[in-house]
Amino acid sequence: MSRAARLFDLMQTLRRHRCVVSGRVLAQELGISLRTLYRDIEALRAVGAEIDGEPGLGYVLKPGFMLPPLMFSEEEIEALSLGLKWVEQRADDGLGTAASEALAKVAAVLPRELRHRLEDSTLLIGPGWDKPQQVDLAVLRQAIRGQNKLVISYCDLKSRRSSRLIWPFAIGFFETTRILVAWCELRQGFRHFRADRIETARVREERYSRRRHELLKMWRATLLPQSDSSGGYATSTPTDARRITMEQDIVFYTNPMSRGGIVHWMLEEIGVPYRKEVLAYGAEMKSPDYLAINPMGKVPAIQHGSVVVTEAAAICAYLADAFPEAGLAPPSGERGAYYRWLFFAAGPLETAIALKECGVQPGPEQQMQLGCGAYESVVDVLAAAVKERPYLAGEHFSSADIYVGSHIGWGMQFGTLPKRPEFVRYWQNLEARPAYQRVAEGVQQAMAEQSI
Ligand SMILES: N[C@@H](CCC(=O)N[C@@H](CS)C(=O)NCC(=O)O)C(=O)O
Repeated sequence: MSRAARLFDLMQTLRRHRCVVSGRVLAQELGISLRTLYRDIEALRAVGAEIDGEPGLGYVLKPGFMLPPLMFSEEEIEALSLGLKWVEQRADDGLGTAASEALAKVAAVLPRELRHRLEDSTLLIGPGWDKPQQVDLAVLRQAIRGQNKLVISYCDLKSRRSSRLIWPFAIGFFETTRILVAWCELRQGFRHFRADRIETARVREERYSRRRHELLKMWRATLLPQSDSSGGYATSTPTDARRITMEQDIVFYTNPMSRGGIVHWMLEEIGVPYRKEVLAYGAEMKSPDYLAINPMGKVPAIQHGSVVVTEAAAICAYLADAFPEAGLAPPSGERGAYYRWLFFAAGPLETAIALKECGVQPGPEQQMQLGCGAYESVVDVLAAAVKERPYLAGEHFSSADIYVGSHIGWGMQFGTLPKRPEFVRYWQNLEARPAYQRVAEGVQQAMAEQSI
């Protein structure tokens, strides 16, 4: 019996015995000496077989361990040799080393007559890819294996640089390029990145929320026929199926001590699930990752599926439209007052307060040029708008009340607006809302934690 056949039989015998079996029993079953058995066990361990035990104690194959049959045909040997040599030369250094080690392990257990087929293979790998990338493919493989998010800086064919937060799940090995396939958080779509154009890559600890094989399946089903591996940053039309599974997610970028509170209130009123990303002032808000969401490097911002919205007033208006069932916008033909006060607060009110806080007192001519005119007029107009009416845009509470009301509430709290009876009455009605109370509690908690 050849050595390969003997090793194969030993594996099969070990598989059959689920508990520890003595060396003597194994040797008897296989018709070999104990010495040969010990040698064969070492040979199997050398190629990675996980066999526990030692002479005198007995042996057991670790549960779940499967070693493929160790007898290869000549054709299989050539296929193995060609494939592993290709990986040695055409993959990253880590995979290349692994391929040559695997080749050595296979050679170690092959009978001599087959071993020379492996060593003298006449199938050669021609010149091709010369590993030009700045980022080691091993880093990309690591992120794929761990299902970790990856932050990359990418330079496309037109030399435009961008920073992306992606969910990498596959690498395509083409003759002269390597393509990383990933889900891009910013674009909410599958994207293909040429590995040699990825300038930096950082694996995040955070894991992505879908399983790798799910993404691969979706990508295969919807995108492969249209994919473009030469374009460097190709895109494909999302399918309805993907919209349903991916585009429901809302990511809310905020800081508890910011205008993010307005959007937080809005989200709580709507009552849809969302994921909150709290960003610290300073470096975190100005990081390339976040600047890709809001180039101003300010909060709040939201990402709703493929849509990114910044500016608190715009986010309120957007969410009211995106979730009509929440009833936070008047019917489309009745939105005069609604738009008017949203824009009034985002423009003239914000500016008038900001100028006053900065100690700027525009003279009569400057007031004519400034969109906000005089601070006093802005305050008068706003007070008249909320006088004796609970809501700004008709009979019902709307996102305009959330936005304008927040300005009034804060303005009175921080002294940037006077505590006029109109403001006080209007705000009392709004701040009693459970959704606002939930947000206010969160802010208080965050402030308390900061002061510890
Ligand atoms: N116009 C923006 C203003 C956003 C804004 O100024 N946010 C402040 C917090 S309230 C911010 O993020 N500041 C950080 C910074 O500028 O670095 C809006 O209404 O959303």
